[in-house]
Amino acid sequence: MISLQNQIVLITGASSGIGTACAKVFAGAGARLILAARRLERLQELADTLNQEFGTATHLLQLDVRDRPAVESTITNLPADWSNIDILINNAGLSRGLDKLYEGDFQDWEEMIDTNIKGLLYLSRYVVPGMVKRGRGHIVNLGSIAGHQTYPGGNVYCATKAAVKAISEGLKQDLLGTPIRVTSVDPGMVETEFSEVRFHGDGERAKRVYQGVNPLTPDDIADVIFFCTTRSPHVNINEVILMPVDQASATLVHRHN
Ligand code: NDP
Ligand code: 8X3
Repeated sequence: MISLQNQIVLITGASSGIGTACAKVFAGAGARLILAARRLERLQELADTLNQEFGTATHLLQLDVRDRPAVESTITNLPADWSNIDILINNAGLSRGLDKLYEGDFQDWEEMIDTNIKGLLYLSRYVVPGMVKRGRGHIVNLGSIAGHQTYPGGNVYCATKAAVKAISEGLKQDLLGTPIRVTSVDPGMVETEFSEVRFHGDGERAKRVYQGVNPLTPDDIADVIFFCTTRSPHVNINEVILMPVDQASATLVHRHN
């Protein structure tokens, strides 16, 4: 197992769910954290907690990953002592709606494609060259079982996660010959704000997604990401698919009531 002490970890989507859980796990291991999201106040709260609990050094970025010029200027203008990113966790992402494709909402489509595919590409494009130059680094992309199995109403969200799968594979191939590692972590059902965002703030509908199920927690995913990033430097974990015991596929879920 390699040490994460003083390594610089950039986590997108750190203001909620899996991203917040990753921040806690990596802080506990002594990493220095660059936390990115649009909701700066949430990042500030998280940074304060991590500083109190672990004495973690943090650098906060209020960033919309869809905004390419903003991603470029933010990454290229990082303070010198924050610029040598060791681990990039491309976690920011969302689903919007569960409509039939032929009834889909154009804005929902744009938001998913721009965030889940283009945002992930922008971060990778601006961060990875530094890793190659320094001869060290690890990129972890949050895919999903939705990238492996399409389900009714999942259409465009599933397409974005299938794209993440292809991008992770492509990046691994393009980095062959360097020591840089690439991992895709592809969960099933994790209870976060994901469903509330999918249903545009309809909390009751979001709650029903997890009703009677013992879902994965954000900590479960952070734990897997931590495992992947702490293997010996010659080991690359390419892809991890994980689901709750109560789930067997995107559409097969066992409910206890
Ligand atoms: P949450 O809704 O809890 O968190 C999503 C995070 O993404 C937030 O921090 C949000 O921050 C950030 N984000 C969204 N859009 C943008 C943007 N344009 N720019 C910057 N940050 C953005 O969901 P999860 O933690 O569940 O999701 C994290 C990742 O895991 C996503 O990629 C999701 O697709 C994936 N995933 C989730 C699963 C689940 O069942 N929950 C299963 C499989 C994969 P802010 O709004 O402050 O910008
Ligand atoms: C999130 C899991 O099954 O809701 O990516 O698409 S699912």
